[in-house]
Amino acid sequence: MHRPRVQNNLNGGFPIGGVYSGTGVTDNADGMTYNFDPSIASAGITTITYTQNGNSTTDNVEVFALPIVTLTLPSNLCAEGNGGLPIGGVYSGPGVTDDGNGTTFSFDANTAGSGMHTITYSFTDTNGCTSEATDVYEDTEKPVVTCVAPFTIQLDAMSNASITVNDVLVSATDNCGVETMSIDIDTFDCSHIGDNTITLTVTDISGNQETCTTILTVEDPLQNCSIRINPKIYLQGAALNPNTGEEMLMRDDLRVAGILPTTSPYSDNATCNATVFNTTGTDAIVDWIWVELRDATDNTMIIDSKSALLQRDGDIVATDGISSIEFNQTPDNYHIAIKHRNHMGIMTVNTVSLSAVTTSVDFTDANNQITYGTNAQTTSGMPTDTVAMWSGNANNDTVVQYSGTTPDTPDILSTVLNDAGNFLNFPTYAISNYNVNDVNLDGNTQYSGTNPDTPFILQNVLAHPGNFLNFSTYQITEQLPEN
Ligand SMILES: [Ca+2]
Ligand SMILES: [Ca+2]
Ligand SMILES: [Ca+2]
Ligand SMILES: [Ca+2]
Repeated sequence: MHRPRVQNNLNGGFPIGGVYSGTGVTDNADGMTYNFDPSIASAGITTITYTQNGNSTTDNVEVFALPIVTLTLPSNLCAEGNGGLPIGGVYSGPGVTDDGNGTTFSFDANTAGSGMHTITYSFTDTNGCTSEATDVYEDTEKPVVTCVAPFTIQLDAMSNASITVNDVLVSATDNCGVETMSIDIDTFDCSHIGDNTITLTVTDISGNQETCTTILTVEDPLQNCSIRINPKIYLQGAALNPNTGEEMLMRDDLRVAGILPTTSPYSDNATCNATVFNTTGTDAIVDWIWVELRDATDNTMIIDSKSALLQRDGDIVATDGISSIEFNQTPDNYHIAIKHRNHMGIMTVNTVSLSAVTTSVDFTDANNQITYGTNAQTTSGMPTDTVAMWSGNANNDTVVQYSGTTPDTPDILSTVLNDAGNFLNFPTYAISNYNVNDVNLDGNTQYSGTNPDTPFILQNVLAHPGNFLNFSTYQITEQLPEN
């Protein structure tokens, strides 16, 4: 911006009372006083004429060009504030301070705050002519952040540990200044055992953010976080029609047929070594199973869960096929729930005190039933004094039903009819694979015919102690608190 200096009330003419004229001379509208505006006159020599009583005289004035002033702020004003030309001028605006010498200036983004700031540069030349220029500055530069390399922390006797920003931070710098630093996790317990990704977030005074991450490995040297359990259950499907001479053992037909997968069908997709399925006899593997630890006061809250393997004698073991199941949780009281892909899930009605020492939880004793709800398990077709998880939930909901509103049988029929090998769409076609519609876990899925799965569902519905009138439409409802 140019700021021409207008000279008011021209004088010097004599005798007074005359008229001034010339380029840049303006009448003040009173015919008596005159001004000279150098911005109208061009730079250089301008002649001003003074006329009085018909006589004229002239004089010359020199108009100097205004200084050309520019301001181009650097992209990083906080770090290298300048940009006004010619040098030697004065900066002003939000956050601008004189360094105390009148010649150098600093920009303080803390004072300016976030957002856009208009900075003015004013320069006065040796003729006393002043011009200004402005530019707009905004800090858009993110902080530069470095995190520490992966490190390890150990839980204390109370199974707790904590870290601060300084444990994660190597350095955090910013062109204008760092405002805040924070980490997303700072306290750790049994649930954090293993590797945890920690994110450090640094915010500059203008609100720009940058993050870095590191890996924190949480260890439990005192082994306060180990819970071990050995649940025991029977799956009714695998216990029906037992092998002769092995009446107390479930059948392991899936393993024998070589169709038992080494990857769990449940949500954690746990895997086991194929050699685990080489074991025969009482500890041979029947199927994958799902184990949940539930909160002592809110029995619908799942604290932890994992896939496990079921042995023929009912022991639920880890994926190595022999060990008890371990959870990285604080020793405490828990409910234990067991689920299977086509059987009704069950849960302990009472809490069980669990610790690093393996606790046996036997769901199979008909004379000491420990399950939540009513008729949560069945004795139908089972060995004496034994209860088993209800089979027949082929459609993976929370009821077993033969016919009616949500029956399981149509799923079996649909699976059979839609099988790629069933060219002629026989309902009697038998599929040999690992299938949720294989109600009796014999390795074959068949709707009707020589060895069908559907009659087991009807038998169960009719055998349920609550089905007084023997309706085929009766629903066996899964006895879990959320149902
Ligand atoms: Ca910045
Ligand atoms: Ca066993
Ligand atoms: Ca069902
Ligand atoms: Ca079957």
